[in-house]
Amino acid sequence: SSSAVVEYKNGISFPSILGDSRRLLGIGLRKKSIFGLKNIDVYAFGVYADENGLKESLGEKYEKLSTSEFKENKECNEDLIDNDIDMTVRLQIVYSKLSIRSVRSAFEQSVGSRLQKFGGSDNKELLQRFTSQFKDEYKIPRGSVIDLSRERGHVLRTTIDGKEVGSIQSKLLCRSILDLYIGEDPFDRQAKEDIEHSLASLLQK
Ligand code: DAO
Ligand code: DAO
Ligand code: DAO
Repeated sequence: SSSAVVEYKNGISFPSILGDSRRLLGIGLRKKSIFGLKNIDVYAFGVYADENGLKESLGEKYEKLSTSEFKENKECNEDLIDNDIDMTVRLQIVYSKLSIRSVRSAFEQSVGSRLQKFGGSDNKELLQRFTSQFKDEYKIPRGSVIDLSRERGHVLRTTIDGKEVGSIQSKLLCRSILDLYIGEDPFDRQAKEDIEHSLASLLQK
Protein backbone atom coordinates (compact mmCIF):
# COMPACT_ATOMS: atom_id res chain seq x y z
CA SER A 1 0.00 0.00 0.00
CA SER A 2 1.05 3.63 -0.21
CA SER A 3 0.32 4.79 3.31
CA ALA A 4 2.41 7.54 4.80
CA VAL A 5 3.03 9.39 8.04
CA VAL A 6 3.04 13.18 7.95
CA GLU A 7 5.12 15.54 10.06
CA TYR A 8 2.49 18.22 10.50
CA LYS A 9 4.51 21.25 11.47
CA ASN A 10 6.32 21.33 8.14
CA GLY A 11 3.98 19.14 6.11
CA ILE A 12 6.56 16.50 5.32
CA SER A 13 5.46 13.01 4.44
CA PHE A 14 7.27 9.74 5.08
CA PRO A 15 6.24 6.51 3.38
CA SER A 16 5.34 3.76 5.84
CA ILE A 17 7.48 1.26 3.96
CA LEU A 18 10.77 1.95 2.19
CA GLY A 19 12.11 -0.49 -0.39
CA ASP A 20 10.76 -3.98 0.17
CA SER A 21 10.54 -4.28 3.89
CA ARG A 22 11.94 -1.33 5.79
CA ARG A 23 9.23 -0.25 8.16
CA LEU A 24 8.82 3.26 9.49
CA LEU A 25 9.30 3.18 13.26
CA GLY A 26 8.99 6.88 14.04
CA ILE A 27 9.59 10.40 12.81
CA GLY A 28 11.04 13.51 14.41
CA LEU A 29 12.64 16.89 13.95
CA ARG A 30 16.27 17.94 14.05
CA LYS A 31 16.47 21.47 15.39
CA LYS A 32 19.39 23.74 15.90
CA SER A 33 19.72 26.95 17.79
CA ILE A 34 21.52 29.66 15.93
CA PHE A 35 23.54 32.24 17.80
CA GLY A 36 21.99 30.78 20.94
CA LEU A 37 18.85 32.70 20.02
CA LYS A 38 16.25 30.98 17.95
CA ASN A 39 15.62 27.38 17.11
CA ILE A 40 15.38 26.48 13.47
CA ASP A 41 13.99 23.25 12.08
CA VAL A 42 16.84 21.85 10.00
CA TYR A 43 15.26 18.63 8.79
CA ALA A 44 12.56 16.09 9.56
CA PHE A 45 13.71 12.50 9.89
CA GLY A 46 12.16 9.06 9.73
CA VAL A 47 13.77 5.94 11.19
CA TYR A 48 13.22 2.66 9.33
CA ALA A 49 14.27 -0.92 10.06
CA ASP A 50 13.97 -4.10 8.06
CA GLU A 51 11.10 -6.03 9.57
CA ASN A 52 12.46 -9.50 8.83
CA GLY A 53 15.91 -8.65 10.11
CA LEU A 54 14.37 -7.21 13.25
CA LYS A 55 12.43 -10.35 13.97
CA GLU A 56 15.33 -12.63 13.14
CA SER A 57 17.76 -10.79 15.37
CA LEU A 58 15.58 -9.65 18.25
CA GLY A 59 12.35 -11.65 18.08
CA GLU A 60 13.36 -14.38 20.45
CA LYS A 61 14.59 -11.97 23.08
CA TYR A 62 11.52 -9.72 23.05
CA GLU A 63 8.48 -11.68 21.89
CA LYS A 64 7.59 -12.94 25.36
CA LEU A 65 7.79 -9.63 27.18
CA SER A 66 4.60 -7.94 28.30
CA THR A 67 4.12 -4.29 27.43
CA SER A 68 5.23 -3.14 30.87
CA GLU A 69 8.25 -5.44 30.85
CA PHE A 70 9.10 -4.07 27.45
CA LYS A 71 8.89 -0.50 28.76
CA GLU A 72 11.16 -1.26 31.66
CA ASN A 73 13.67 -2.90 29.37
CA LYS A 74 15.83 -0.07 28.17
CA GLU A 75 17.95 -2.19 25.87
CA CYS A 76 15.80 -2.50 22.80
CA ASN A 77 17.15 0.56 21.01
CA GLU A 78 20.67 -0.44 21.92
CA ASP A 79 20.03 -3.91 20.51
CA LEU A 80 18.74 -2.33 17.34
CA ILE A 81 21.88 -0.23 17.08
CA ASP A 82 24.25 -3.11 17.85
CA ASN A 83 22.80 -5.80 15.62
CA ASP A 84 23.43 -6.06 11.92
CA ILE A 85 19.86 -5.11 10.98
CA ASP A 86 19.25 -3.14 7.79
CA MET A 87 18.10 0.35 8.66
CA THR A 88 17.58 3.71 7.03
CA VAL A 89 17.38 7.14 8.55
CA ARG A 90 15.71 9.40 5.99
CA LEU A 91 16.35 13.12 6.33
CA GLN A 92 14.10 15.61 4.55
CA ILE A 93 15.55 19.08 4.55
CA VAL A 94 13.36 21.88 5.89
CA TYR A 95 15.82 24.73 6.35
CA SER A 96 16.22 26.53 3.07
CA LYS A 97 19.62 28.14 3.63
CA LEU A 98 21.69 25.08 4.41
CA SER A 99 25.27 25.39 3.19
CA ILE A 100 27.72 22.53 2.87
CA ARG A 101 29.93 24.44 5.29
CA SER A 102 27.30 24.33 8.01
CA VAL A 103 26.55 20.65 7.30
CA ARG A 104 30.26 19.92 7.73
CA SER A 105 30.51 21.78 10.99
CA ALA A 106 27.27 20.35 12.42
CA PHE A 107 28.45 16.88 11.44
CA GLU A 108 31.77 17.42 13.18
CA GLN A 109 29.92 18.37 16.36
CA SER A 110 27.15 15.78 16.39
CA VAL A 111 28.75 12.75 14.77
CA GLY A 112 32.18 13.79 16.04
CA SER A 113 31.05 13.66 19.66
CA ARG A 114 29.70 10.13 19.13
CA LEU A 115 32.82 8.91 17.35
CA GLN A 116 34.71 10.10 20.38
CA LYS A 117 32.24 8.55 22.81
CA PHE A 118 32.23 5.11 21.16
CA GLY A 119 35.61 5.00 19.53
CA GLY A 120 37.97 7.09 21.61
CA SER A 121 39.76 10.27 20.79
CA ASP A 122 41.85 9.10 17.83
CA ASN A 123 39.06 9.44 15.28
CA LYS A 124 39.96 12.82 13.82
CA GLU A 125 41.15 11.12 10.66
CA LEU A 126 37.97 9.10 10.19
CA LEU A 127 35.92 12.25 10.71
CA GLN A 128 37.93 14.18 8.16
CA ARG A 129 37.55 11.34 5.68
CA PHE A 130 33.79 11.80 5.85
CA THR A 131 33.53 15.52 5.84
CA SER A 132 35.96 15.78 2.94
CA GLN A 133 33.34 13.86 0.92
CA PHE A 134 30.84 16.68 1.43
CA LYS A 135 31.70 18.40 -1.79
CA ASP A 136 30.90 22.07 -2.09
CA GLU A 137 29.06 21.39 -5.33
CA TYR A 138 26.41 19.27 -3.60
CA LYS A 139 23.18 21.17 -3.33
CA ILE A 140 20.81 20.46 -0.51
CA PRO A 141 17.90 22.86 -0.87
CA ARG A 142 14.68 22.55 1.09
CA GLY A 143 12.94 19.34 0.07
CA SER A 144 16.14 17.34 -0.49
CA VAL A 145 15.99 13.77 0.69
CA ILE A 146 19.10 12.23 2.24
CA ASP A 147 19.04 8.53 3.06
CA LEU A 148 21.59 7.21 5.53
CA SER A 149 21.33 3.45 5.21
CA ARG A 150 23.03 0.73 7.15
CA GLU A 151 23.35 -2.38 5.03
CA ARG A 152 24.63 -5.87 5.81
CA GLY A 153 28.12 -5.81 7.26
CA HIS A 154 27.77 -2.33 8.80
CA VAL A 155 28.08 -0.52 5.51
CA LEU A 156 26.82 3.04 5.62
CA ARG A 157 25.42 4.08 2.26
CA THR A 158 24.44 7.68 1.69
CA THR A 159 22.18 8.91 -1.07
CA ILE A 160 20.94 12.39 -1.86
CA ASP A 161 17.69 12.48 -3.85
CA GLY A 162 18.27 8.86 -4.77
CA LYS A 163 21.84 9.35 -6.04
CA GLU A 164 24.58 7.54 -4.17
CA VAL A 165 27.21 9.90 -2.83
CA GLY A 166 29.24 7.51 -0.74
CA SER A 167 29.49 4.14 0.89
CA ILE A 168 31.76 3.16 3.72
CA GLN A 169 32.14 0.08 5.89
CA SER A 170 32.41 1.18 9.50
CA LYS A 171 30.61 -0.24 12.50
CA LEU A 172 31.70 2.75 14.54
CA LEU A 173 30.27 5.25 12.05
CA CYS A 174 26.97 3.35 11.76
CA ARG A 175 26.65 3.26 15.52
CA SER A 176 27.51 6.93 15.86
CA ILE A 177 24.89 8.02 13.30
CA LEU A 178 22.11 5.84 14.73
CA ASP A 179 22.90 7.06 18.23
CA LEU A 180 21.92 10.60 17.19
CA TYR A 181 18.35 9.43 16.64
CA ILE A 182 17.74 6.52 19.02
CA GLY A 183 20.60 6.65 21.49
CA GLU A 184 20.95 8.02 24.98
CA ASP A 185 20.73 11.72 24.14
CA PRO A 186 18.67 11.85 20.93
CA PHE A 187 17.76 14.88 18.81
CA ASP A 188 14.05 14.32 19.44
CA ARG A 189 12.92 12.48 22.59
CA GLN A 190 9.36 12.00 21.44
CA ALA A 191 10.60 10.35 18.26
CA LYS A 192 12.71 7.96 20.29
CA GLU A 193 9.68 7.03 22.40
CA ASP A 194 7.54 6.47 19.33
CA ILE A 195 10.26 4.22 17.93
CA GLU A 196 10.28 2.20 21.15
CA HIS A 197 6.52 1.73 20.88
CA SER A 198 6.80 0.58 17.29
CA LEU A 199 9.50 -1.88 18.21
CA ALA A 200 7.32 -3.26 20.99
CA SER A 201 4.35 -3.79 18.71
CA LEU A 202 6.46 -5.37 15.96
CA LEU A 203 8.33 -7.73 18.25
CA GLN A 204 5.71 -8.79 20.78
CA LYS A 205 3.58 -11.78 20.00
O1 DAO B 1 23.32 28.78 8.72
O2 DAO B 1 24.70 28.60 10.36
C1 DAO B 1 23.62 28.40 9.85
C2 DAO B 1 22.65 27.60 10.61
C3 DAO B 1 22.55 26.29 9.99
C4 DAO B 1 22.51 25.17 10.93
C5 DAO B 1 22.74 23.93 10.16
C6 DAO B 1 22.71 22.67 10.90
C7 DAO B 1 23.06 21.56 9.99
C8 DAO B 1 22.66 20.26 10.47
C9 DAO B 1 23.14 19.12 9.65
C10 DAO B 1 22.35 18.85 8.44
C11 DAO B 1 22.69 17.58 7.83
C12 DAO B 1 21.99 17.31 6.57
O1 DAO C 1 22.11 16.28 12.10
O2 DAO C 1 23.96 16.77 13.03
C1 DAO C 1 23.30 16.08 12.25
C2 DAO C 1 24.06 15.00 11.55
C3 DAO C 1 23.32 14.36 10.46
C4 DAO C 1 24.14 13.48 9.56
C5 DAO C 1 24.05 14.09 8.23
C6 DAO C 1 24.88 13.47 7.19
C7 DAO C 1 24.72 14.21 5.93
C8 DAO C 1 25.58 13.68 4.90
C9 DAO C 1 25.33 14.23 3.55
C10 DAO C 1 26.07 15.45 3.28
C11 DAO C 1 26.02 15.81 1.87
C12 DAO C 1 26.55 17.12 1.62
O1 DAO D 1 37.36 7.15 2.19
O2 DAO D 1 36.81 5.07 2.10
C1 DAO D 1 36.64 6.25 1.79
C2 DAO D 1 35.46 6.61 0.96
C3 DAO D 1 34.51 7.14 1.89
C4 DAO D 1 33.23 7.57 1.28
C5 DAO D 1 32.47 8.20 2.38
C6 DAO D 1 31.26 8.86 1.96
C7 DAO D 1 30.61 9.43 3.14
C8 DAO D 1 29.33 10.00 2.77
C9 DAO D 1 28.70 10.69 3.89
C10 DAO D 1 28.34 9.82 4.98
C11 DAO D 1 27.91 10.61 6.14
C12 DAO D 1 26.87 10.04 6.91
